[in-house]
Amino acid sequence: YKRKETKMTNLVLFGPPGAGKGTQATILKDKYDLIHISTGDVFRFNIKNNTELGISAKSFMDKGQLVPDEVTINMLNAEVERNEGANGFIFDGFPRTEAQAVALSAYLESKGTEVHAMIALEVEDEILVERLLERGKTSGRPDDADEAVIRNRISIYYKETAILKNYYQKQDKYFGVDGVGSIHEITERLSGVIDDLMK
Ligand code: B4P
Repeated sequence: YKRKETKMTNLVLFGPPGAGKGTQATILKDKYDLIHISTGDVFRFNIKNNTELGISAKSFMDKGQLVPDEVTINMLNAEVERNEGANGFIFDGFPRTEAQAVALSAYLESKGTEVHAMIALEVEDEILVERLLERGKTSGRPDDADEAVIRNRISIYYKETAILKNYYQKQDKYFGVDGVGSIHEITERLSGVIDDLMK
């Protein structure tokens, strides 16, 4: 695939719940001067502030279900709009469905840019459950507190989200990275992919 002539770099950080997307995006945004948009964080901020968006997202999130596409897509577009002029974006936790991926492509295209890569953190299920239960001890997140909800999130990932690998592979934009190791080791692996892309 031939990269469009654009100064922006837009990355999708991908992987199942607990794969370390949020952890790595927080490091990479500073390293590469990109805007980090975590749909989960934006929802949680809205829940905390009791906004209309928060109220509509909460019941889905608490059960480990996906928030409906329309709500999520509108929110994502607003976040991109709010950061107009950025060098690029790291999308963390978005897209999670094919409809979201299609909407993201269309939206970025309307801005004269595109998704340059989807980088996936590969981690096996039992490690995900372990990590999320561990985070649940201190995060106060209802969706981390209960093993059944965690397993539901992982199964929704396989049913609705994992197919996006194929969507980006067809465009030659998919890169898989081993997500097991120290946080620093994984940052190095991701940086290897990003440095190549930015050459
Ligand atoms: P998210 O907030 O995206 O939550 P996540 O998948 O659990 O997080 P992530 O993979 O970022 O894990 P993290 O780095 O924190 O989504 C929550 C909910 O929001 C969804 O279930 C859904 O309801 C809703 N939602 C969000 N986006 C949506 C969308 N697009 N459409 C519809 N609904 C949407 O890491 C997890 C833990 O592992 C942490 O405790 C971390 O410290 C630890 N960890 C990280 N790296 C590690 C390493 N290398 N070794 C050991 N531990 C590590």
